[in-house]
Amino acid sequence: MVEPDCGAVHRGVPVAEALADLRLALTSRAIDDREISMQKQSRVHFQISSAGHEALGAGLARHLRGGHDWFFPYYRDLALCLGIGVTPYEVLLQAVGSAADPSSAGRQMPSHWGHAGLNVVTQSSPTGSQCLPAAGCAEATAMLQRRGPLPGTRVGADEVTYVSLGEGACSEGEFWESLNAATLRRLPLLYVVADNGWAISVPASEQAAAPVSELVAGFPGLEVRTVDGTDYFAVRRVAAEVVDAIRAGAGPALLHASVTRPYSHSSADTQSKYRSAADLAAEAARDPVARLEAELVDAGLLTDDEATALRDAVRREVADAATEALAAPRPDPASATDQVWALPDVGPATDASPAEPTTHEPAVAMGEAIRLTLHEQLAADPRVLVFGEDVADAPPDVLAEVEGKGGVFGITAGLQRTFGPERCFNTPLAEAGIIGRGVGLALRGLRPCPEIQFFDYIWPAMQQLKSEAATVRWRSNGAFTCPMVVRVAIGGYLTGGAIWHSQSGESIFAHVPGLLIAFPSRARDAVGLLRAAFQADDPVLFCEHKHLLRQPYTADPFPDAGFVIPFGQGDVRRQGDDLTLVTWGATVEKSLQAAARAASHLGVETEVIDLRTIAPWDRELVADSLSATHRLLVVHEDNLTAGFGAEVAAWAGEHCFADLDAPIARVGALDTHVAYEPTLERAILPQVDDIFGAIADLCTY
Ligand SMILES: Cc1ncc(C[n+]2csc(CCOP(=O)(O)OP(=O)(O)O)c2C)c(N)n1
Ligand SMILES: [Mg+2]
Repeated sequence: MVEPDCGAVHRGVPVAEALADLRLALTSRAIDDREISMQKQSRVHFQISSAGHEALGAGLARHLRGGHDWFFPYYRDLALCLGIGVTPYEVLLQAVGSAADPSSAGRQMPSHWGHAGLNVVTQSSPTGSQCLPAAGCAEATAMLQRRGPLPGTRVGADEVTYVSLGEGACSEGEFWESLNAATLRRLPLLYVVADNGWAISVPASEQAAAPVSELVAGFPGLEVRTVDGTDYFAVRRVAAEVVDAIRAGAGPALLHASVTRPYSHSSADTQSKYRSAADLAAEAARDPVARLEAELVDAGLLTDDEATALRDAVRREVADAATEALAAPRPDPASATDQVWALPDVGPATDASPAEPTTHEPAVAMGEAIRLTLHEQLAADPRVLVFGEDVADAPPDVLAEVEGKGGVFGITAGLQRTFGPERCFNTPLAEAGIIGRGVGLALRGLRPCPEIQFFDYIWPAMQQLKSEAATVRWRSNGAFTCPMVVRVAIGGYLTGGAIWHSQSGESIFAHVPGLLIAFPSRARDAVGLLRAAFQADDPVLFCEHKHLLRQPYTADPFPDAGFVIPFGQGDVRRQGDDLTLVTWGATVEKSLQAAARAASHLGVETEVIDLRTIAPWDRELVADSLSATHRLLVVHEDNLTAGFGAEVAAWAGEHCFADLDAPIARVGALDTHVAYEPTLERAILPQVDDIFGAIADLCTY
């Protein structure tokens, strides 16, 4: 071995580091090769390589610190992950799907990084979606540095959040939403775009009108740099500069690195189908691992024999790690539903809920009760943050002279004034951004409470809710959690709300494992459930029915602090022994009116159950009631087909069949959209008459 003197430097890089990183790059390539051969033996089930990205990853890792900085790496970041401390054995545990795999215990595909000890945040598969949680993570850094660490959080003095993606993923809106947030708030966030020219079979020329480094040029305060990512030494120089600048408080940077993709996109792809032989040959000439090795040999820092010996040694090491990984345990099939969620532990004192809450407060309607509870929660827990569109009171310079907005329904009124703009703030008008940033804040131990202004506009955030927030716990096997209370104004009966201010749709979210859903119909339930939601370690969709916010019939005396309602506990709002009516939200009151009419007109006593939470829902309460009434009617505002009533009915049919004396009936909105004109709206949404009619039909069956 050529013995470099300890202080030797080549192109600004200590030779010892360059040699170690050649070893690392070779290890990364050897892991890819080993996984590919193991897949041919069916011992690995999928493979996606980092080949061509090694010099970039190894070079960047030198300037970042595992366990100090925060990482949202792309799937081609094997070399980076090895560089910050993930071991080849751990990588191969994931490839074989072992229960001992620290990233997901066999749940995720290979190269979906995650390592709690190294601050490598569990990664999902949707390309680009990682950018928003990464922005939220960087936002947590900035906020915690300003406010000082809060209970259950930690922050380093100069920590950086690293997020990477391909040039293809730069086409995703989430990338652009994150750039807006990062530059608006000058976040300590490093974007690395590893541009290998291809997104599966789509060339970069079909992806965007210009390279990403040109496209992002208009973002103020974004330091944009380009680098030949196949040149290890060039990467070292630029990485040192941009990372140092971010650590010093300069704000976000984007490094656009050109790399290669010598192997196909993944084991499911054959790139010779769409790439020419000449293209592949030209790319091979700039292979980053060969290039680093050649440069070290040419500089007299390594002999050819030593390079060969190094490659052999690395291959042996990787083979040994693979053998060890293959011997490691596979997941227990019984663990499949572990770590989907953990119900909030609301403590033994409230297990007996819903006993009547004790209170000395006057009655308030549901909207005001929620507002008061938010004040209470922000006062009690410094980690709670409220943000969204229009949630703040007013810009600080005019706050003293105006009343303040505090949300389009006034539910967040006074939060900014009382707790300051650090705790309650407006966001850009971007729902994916609101929820995605919330995910990043939650991952850092804060308690984000983002607001989605109208349920009708929740859809841009669907990916962040479904693929990010709701999967964090499961996909990391509990290594990470996402405690976040998403408040959303939902529902119709507004006489004029029309199609985009009237939507329900809780059933769509009930289909998402990992998401808790509350849907209260009265003030005290909203308080008790919101308190429970803030104790949850998982995302909660907290549905606030717009029509109910100010209705006098929702009013209750504001409950004392100890009143917390566990999720999954329904409430019998009216007792009866002739039929069971299960409902929630705005149809609770309508059902109570229909039940009263049925009693007086038909002599039928209807038991009305308000489920209060949709995920989980109180199956036991429904089953108990059916054992006495033998008839089931489910009523909801959402349209009938595949509404949540279908789930309640299916479950009852399966589990309570012996108790039933009649077919299960449902009342819901017509299978159409909600109209603007009031008579049309009335015809579409379920009314008291419809419910009364269904009760009459069911009890005469
Ligand atoms: C939102 C989303 N759409 C599609 C896919 C399928 N997919 C996986 S990787 C990929 C191409 C990504 O290209 P690029 O970002 O350039 O990264 P590269 O694979 O080239 O490193 C696609 C389309 C996905 N995972 N997520
Ligand atoms: Mg690409």
